Amino acid sequence: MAEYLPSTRDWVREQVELYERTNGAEGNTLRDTGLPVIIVTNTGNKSGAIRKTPLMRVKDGDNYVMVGSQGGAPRHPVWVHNLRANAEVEIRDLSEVHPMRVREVEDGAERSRLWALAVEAYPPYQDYQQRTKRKIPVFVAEPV
Ligand code: F42
Repeated sequence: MAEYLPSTRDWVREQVELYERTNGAEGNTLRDTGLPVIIVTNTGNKSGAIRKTPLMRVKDGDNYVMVGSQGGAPRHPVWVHNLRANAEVEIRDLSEVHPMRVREVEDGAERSRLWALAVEAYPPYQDYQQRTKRKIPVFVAEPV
């Protein structure tokens, strides 16, 4: 069984801990925005370790849309590399944990549709994309 290596960012590690300890009753929004957050359990592409990444909750039917924004930083968050290497993840949405398979969205029309859903759920994504030349990666997670 791989080891869980918590995020090196305190506020991220603490949010994951609170979310899981309360079975989704607490820690389930982005700070005081009231906007819902999911926890994506993924596999480190170098360490093989278990990583847990909070992301904004963007639903598309039974699927989830995951946006590698990192606030519009010039580099992808490293969880993007994890998902590109290991498509099997678990998504915790409040008290439910679902095994999901992710794929990166390449098709332009699909990406536009999913991007609109993401921006509707979390408007700052739009600002983040305008802030960086990096094309923010979009993944979709589908139930297995
Ligand atoms: N980030 C987003 O990009 N999009 C969101 O919608 C989003 C929402 C969100 C909501 C709440 C919250 O608390 C955080 C949120 N974040 C969002 C931030 C997100 O959760 C991540 O913390 C952030 O994107 C940084 O992710 P990261 O994957 O770059 O994590 C860093 C800080 C980290 O933990 N690095 C570790 C370290 O030791 O430095 C390594 C982590 C890792 O996965 N390592 C890989 C391995 O093999 O284990 C190797 C990775 C590689 O290839 O280098």
